[in-house]
Amino acid sequence: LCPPGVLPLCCRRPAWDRAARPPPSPLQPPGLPLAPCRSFSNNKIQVELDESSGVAMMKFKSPPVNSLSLEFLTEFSISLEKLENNRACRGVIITSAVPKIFSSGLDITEMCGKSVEHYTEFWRAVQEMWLRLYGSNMVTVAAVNGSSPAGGCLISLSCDYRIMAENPKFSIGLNEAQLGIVAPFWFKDTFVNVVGHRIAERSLQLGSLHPAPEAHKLGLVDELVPEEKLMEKAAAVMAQWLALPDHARQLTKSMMRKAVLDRLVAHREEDIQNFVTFISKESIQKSLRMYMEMLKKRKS
Ligand code: CO8
Repeated sequence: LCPPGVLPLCCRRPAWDRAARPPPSPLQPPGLPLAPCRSFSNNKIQVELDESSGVAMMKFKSPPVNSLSLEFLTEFSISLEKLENNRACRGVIITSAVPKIFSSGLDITEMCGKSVEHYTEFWRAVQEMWLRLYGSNMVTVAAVNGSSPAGGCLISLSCDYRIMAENPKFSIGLNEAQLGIVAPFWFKDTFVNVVGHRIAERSLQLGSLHPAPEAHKLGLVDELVPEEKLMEKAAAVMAQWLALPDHARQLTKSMMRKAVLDRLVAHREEDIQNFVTFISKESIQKSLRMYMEMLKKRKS
């Protein structure tokens, strides 16, 4: 059973258990190898844990655009779970190994022309990813080094802190409305918790993708830095957050996020049903096909 105040999905390693660990050693300067280092690499995500600082680096490496396929989402959730269960890990920096793209969001091909069973499995994996990330006990910092639409934006929004490369060609936002689909309530809740109701409402209705400087003005990202300074800044922010005792920070995080997490946990099956019914509609399938065609045309 989870103790009171501890996030629902992360009770494998309770807050008080982690608080007893020694304070973090400062992060090494950028460019130097982190040691001692444990790494595990799957097909689509590479993870390196620096046990001396307690910080893991998670890099998306699924070209061309780090789209969130079922396989990607499964790897992501498993990687997060491994880190969460590792007593040596206290924080994770999430970034991309694919130039110019953080993540293109949910893999649209997973939502087109597939069976009800597939949609069910896929949506459960999307939920699982968000529950683990938003409910993580670890400090989570997104180093957004490329475009980050829809599901990519959700990943950033679910972190504790977002730093973006200050390239105006990189954009971020929940653009679902542009695809003729609707961001689920927990995408919306996560967005509202970061930028507030008014900005979220306008941005969601218009399906806006905000260039990095605008995203910063709206509070969608916390900081902009030159691309070459991004990892250095992420490491500095992480060190700042890890300077606090884990238990106080974790309980505070839980207090801020628990209601939103609980809402999905309580309505998980209903949410899957809604998704499957919605995505199976011929009109929605047509919108998604047209959007994919538009992407291909834009390319040629
Ligand atoms: N899914 C699948 N394939 C994709 C996706 C994606 N999300 N994004 C891009 N691709 C494909 C392209 O079709 C293209 O394929 P191909 O090489 O076969 O032609 C390839 O990836 C490369 O794409 P681009 O040439 O467009 O690459 P660029 O570097 O020029 O641009 C971008 C990269 C900016 C990421 C651009 O591809 C883009 O804007 N993609 C669309 C992003 C998007 O709108 N994602 C929304 C996904 S929906 C979602 O995440 C939440 C859904 C919530 C569910 C609601 C329930 C009802």
